[in-house]
Amino acid sequence: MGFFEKLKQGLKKTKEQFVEGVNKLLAGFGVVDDDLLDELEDIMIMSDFGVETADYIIGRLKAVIKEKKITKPQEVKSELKTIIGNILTEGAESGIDVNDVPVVITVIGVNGVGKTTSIGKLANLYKKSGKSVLLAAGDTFRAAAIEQLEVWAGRVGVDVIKQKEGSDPAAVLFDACNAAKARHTDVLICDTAGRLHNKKNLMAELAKMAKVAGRELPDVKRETFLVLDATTGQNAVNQARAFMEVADITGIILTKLDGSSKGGIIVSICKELKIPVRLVGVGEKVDDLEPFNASSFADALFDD
Ligand SMILES: Nc1nc2c(ncn2[C@@H]2O[C@H](COP(=O)(O)OP(=O)(O)OP(=O)(O)O)[C@@H](O)[C@H]2O)c(=O)[nH]1
Ligand SMILES: [Mg+2]
Repeated sequence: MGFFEKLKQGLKKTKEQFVEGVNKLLAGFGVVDDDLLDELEDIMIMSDFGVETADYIIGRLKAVIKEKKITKPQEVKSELKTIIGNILTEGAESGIDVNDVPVVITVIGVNGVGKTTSIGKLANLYKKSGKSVLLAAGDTFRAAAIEQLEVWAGRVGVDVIKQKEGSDPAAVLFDACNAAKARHTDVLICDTAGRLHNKKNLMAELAKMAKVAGRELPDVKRETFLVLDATTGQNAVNQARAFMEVADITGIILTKLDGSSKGGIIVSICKELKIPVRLVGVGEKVDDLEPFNASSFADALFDD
């Protein structure tokens, strides 16, 4: 399956909820009026666009409808697609450039959002393009977390640098940085434990890890990717706001789009957080992670 088909498949539930809702709505109206726009806003809010973003889109839509003197409901759809596409592209640099190496990527996010899985998929993406990859088992909170990362590493064919359960994540990263240096590794990806119940500790821990990477690999680009689970809808935006207080997030990985009808969340993320979405997860398998591309995304969402 090609990239576009996979994305379309991954967006199936969101399309059912949002685009089919829009189609039904537009078919039920003879002219474009305020009632239609009110109902359209409701559909967007139900699809997790968020109140602020839905409101903004309706405002833009009203201006376009007036400017182009649009009266036919069917014409509203392509304008809506353009506005959503523009919001998605307005965000800073999105996607990832697999050739932009060396790089150290720290992956953060709350429990169960898909950090470890995304690390496995991301390692695969780099490896497929000929880059050498090393993983750091920075989630030392549970032994099972280290094992899970090793399973992914085995699947993809890359090495893991680890210490025992309960050790200091910064010490694991220190070892991993030095291994990466010695081996001339292109990409080092570090897992972390998903905890945000103690903000102060987490902030200190992430700061320590950033310091270690900065000191051991001073000339290497550093990224911090926040993983958000699309099935949690607007809650993902709240998680992002909380993490933005503890780390310099350079990109978002939005997972589980395939299991969610709440794909509208991505529009909310682009509009409200101004952090680029780098990758989207569309399934549990190793190939189910796609670099995010705004126009393909808008096309896949609206494609019938
Ligand atoms: N359907 C689907 N499932 C996903 C996706 N990404 C991750 N998952 C599933 O989500 C579950 C949790 O993934 P993990 O990678 O263990 O999440 P984590 O953030 O590392 O979790 P902790 O280590 O407990 O903090 C697993 O069952 C994954 O298979 C995705 O894009 N689509
Ligand atoms: Mg994990």
